[in-house]
Amino acid sequence: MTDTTPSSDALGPLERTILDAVAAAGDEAALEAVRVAALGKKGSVSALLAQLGKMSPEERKTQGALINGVKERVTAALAERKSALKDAALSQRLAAERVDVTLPLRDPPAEQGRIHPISQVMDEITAIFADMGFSIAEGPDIETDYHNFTALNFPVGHPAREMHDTFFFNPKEDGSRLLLRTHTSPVQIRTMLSQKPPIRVVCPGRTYRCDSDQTHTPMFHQVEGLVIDTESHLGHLKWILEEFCKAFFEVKDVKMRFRPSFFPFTEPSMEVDIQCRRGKDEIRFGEGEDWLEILGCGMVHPNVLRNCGIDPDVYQGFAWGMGIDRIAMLKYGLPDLRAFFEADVRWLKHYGFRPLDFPTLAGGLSA
Ligand code: 2U9
Repeated sequence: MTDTTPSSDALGPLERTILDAVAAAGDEAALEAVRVAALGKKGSVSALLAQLGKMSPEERKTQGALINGVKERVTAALAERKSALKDAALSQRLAAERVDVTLPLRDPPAEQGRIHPISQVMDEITAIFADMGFSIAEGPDIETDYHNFTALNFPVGHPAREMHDTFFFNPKEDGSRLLLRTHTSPVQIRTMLSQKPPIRVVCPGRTYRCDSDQTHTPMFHQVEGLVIDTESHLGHLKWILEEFCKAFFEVKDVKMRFRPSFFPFTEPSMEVDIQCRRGKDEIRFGEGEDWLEILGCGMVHPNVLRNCGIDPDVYQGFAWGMGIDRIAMLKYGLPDLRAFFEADVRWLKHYGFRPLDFPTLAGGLSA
C-alpha cells in the first residue's frame, strides 16, 4: 500500500499557494474560483480531507488536525478577502456616483422654452380686446373663393382680387378653386353666417400672399376685429382703436390720424397712423411729430352684411385689420423681418418671451 499521507511539509506550500491566490483575487468572481479550487467538492483541501477515512486512527488524529487547520485558515482568509473586495467595490461605486449637491440647478424645460415674438404680440393683442369684451374667433387657412372674396364684396373680375396676389389650389372638377386666405376677414364672414348680432370678435391668424421681398413674406400674420350692432358707429371704432394703441404700446396718451382709403368690404374706409418719434435706432410711441401707419378700418359695407343674411337697414358695424409682424418688430426693436421665420433657436433665446409670463393688462403686457 502506497503512503498517501500528506506530510506537514507538503501542506505548508499548498496552504501558501491557496493564500497567495486568495490575496491575488481582484474581484468576487476570482475569489469564488479560488474557493472552489480549494474547498469545493473536488478542491485540493477537500481531497486531502477525503483521505482521512483511509488512515489509521492515530494518523487521522494528527493529519485531521493539520488539514482542518489549513481549511480553517483558508476559510478565514477567503472571508476576509471577500469583505475587503466588497468594501473596495462599494467605495469605487460611491466615487463614480458622486453628486455635487452644491452645483446650481439646470433650468427645467418650461424655463428654457421661449414664446416667439409673433405669438407674444398676438397674445398681447387678444388680451387687450378680450378685456374690452371681445370674443376670439378662428377659421381655416384654406378658404373658398366665396368666403375670402365674393362675400367681402370683391366682384368677380374686380382688380382688387389681383392686388391680393393669391395662392390658388388647382381648380376642382366644377371649376371652383380653393385658396390660402389672403386676410383673416373670411373668419368674420363665417362668424356672421353662424351668429346673430350683436357681434364683437377679433380674429388673429396666419395669412398668405404670393409676395416676397425685404418687407413682405409669403406667410404673415393679421388680427382683424368686427363689431355689428344696431347703432355701432365710427365714434365707437375710434375709441376702441385709441384704447387699443395706448394699451399695446404701453403709453398714457397717443394721437391718431384717420386718412380716407378704399377697401371693397368697408365704406367709408380709412387708414390709421399713430404719432411717434423716429430716433436713429429706435422709435417711440405717444410722442414726437412723425406718423406711422398701423392699421386699416371702416364701416362694414352693406353688401357684406347682406351676403351674410344681416339686414343693413337694421344693423350696422365697423371692422379693422392690422398686420402683426411689422408692429411686433416696431414694439420689440427686432431688426429683420426674415428672422421671424428662420427658426433659429439662438435668435429665439434672445428675442423670445418666457412662457410663464402671460401678457395681462393687470400684470403688464411685455413684463
Ligand atoms: C368683414 C368686414 C370688414 C377688415 C379690414 C382692413 C381694413 C385693413 C390691412 C391692414 C394691414 C391688411 O395686413 S394688412 O395689409 N387691413 O386695412 N381690414 S378693414 O374689414 C372687414 C373684415 C371682415 C366681414
